[in-house]
Amino acid sequence: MDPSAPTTPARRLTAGDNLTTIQSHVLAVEASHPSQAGSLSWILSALSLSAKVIASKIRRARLNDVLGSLDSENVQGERQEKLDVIANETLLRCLGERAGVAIVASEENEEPILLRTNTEGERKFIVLFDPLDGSANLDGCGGVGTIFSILRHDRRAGSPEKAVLQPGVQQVAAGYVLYGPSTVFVLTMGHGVDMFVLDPAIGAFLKVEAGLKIPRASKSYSCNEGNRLTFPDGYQKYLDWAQHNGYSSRYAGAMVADVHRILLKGGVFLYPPTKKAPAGKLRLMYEANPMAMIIEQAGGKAFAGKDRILEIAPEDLHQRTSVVLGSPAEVDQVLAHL
Ligand code: AHM
Ligand code: MG
Repeated sequence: MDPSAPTTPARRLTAGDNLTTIQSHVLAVEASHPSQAGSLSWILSALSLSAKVIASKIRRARLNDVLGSLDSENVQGERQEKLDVIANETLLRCLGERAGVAIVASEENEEPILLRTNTEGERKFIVLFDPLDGSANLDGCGGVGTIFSILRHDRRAGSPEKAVLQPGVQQVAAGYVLYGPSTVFVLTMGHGVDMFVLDPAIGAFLKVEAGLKIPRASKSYSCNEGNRLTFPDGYQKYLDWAQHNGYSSRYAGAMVADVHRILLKGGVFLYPPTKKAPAGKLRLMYEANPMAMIIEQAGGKAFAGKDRILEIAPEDLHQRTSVVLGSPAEVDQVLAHL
């Protein structure tokens, strides 16, 4: 068997099938899983609207003079690009209008924002997001993305700060948008992974893959090897092993672009602890958790060291984690060296 073959082939849709938008897809999933019915379809429509707005701003960024950094820093002490702020405001505005959203939390805002509380028996959600992941790529016209995670809101949690602190296994949906040569929206609602592409001619995301499965194995790893000398020993041993065994290295510097390639073509993405970022660089709640849910739903694996990412109990909205995720056989190879 070809190891790079998907664990089960995805159903590739043809142009004739190509009439399912994100909204109609979400309504169909909710209809076949009534326990999920609620306002998720309105939330996904806000996310798809945000994605279209952000995609158009990115496409015109050089023309509209919105490339480059601001003088400000975000809550992580990182320099903000102008488009980080524009993307954040777009998501906050679109999600803020949806009655089903109780709390939003962003990489760019220190605290979660309480929009409204639910009355008893009412179902509302928390949406966490990284508005523009990999934004350092923007000036070079490289791929960037939006990552989001949706959790149920439990009004008994006490405060928005406590309500958001749920492990990734409790996500009801997660996804990302890749702003590349096409604008691609990848979504899971816990019943597999589907992929949509923005058709700019009609302004809608159309389903192009249903039930995506990650290839079981592929000799490719993705990490910032500039940090290699400060990785813990196990990761360095894994890289030695991979390089002696004919692996390729691919790194876009934007997690969304790297994970998307791995989802389609296989391989493993690594962001180990480093001297500069001893707990890892990537954020658990709005980067690692949503990507881990997508990868697991596609038949892959996602770990932080020896721990399954989705089972980590978060202590802080902006907490960082190391990440190893991708094809199951490739993640196993990394873990065997740790
Ligand atoms: P960001 O959310 O501030 O853009 O940072 C996250 C990004 C990821 O997209 C990417 O995988 C990583 O940081 C790249 O970091 P490095 O430049 O250290 O390799
Ligand atoms: Mg990010």
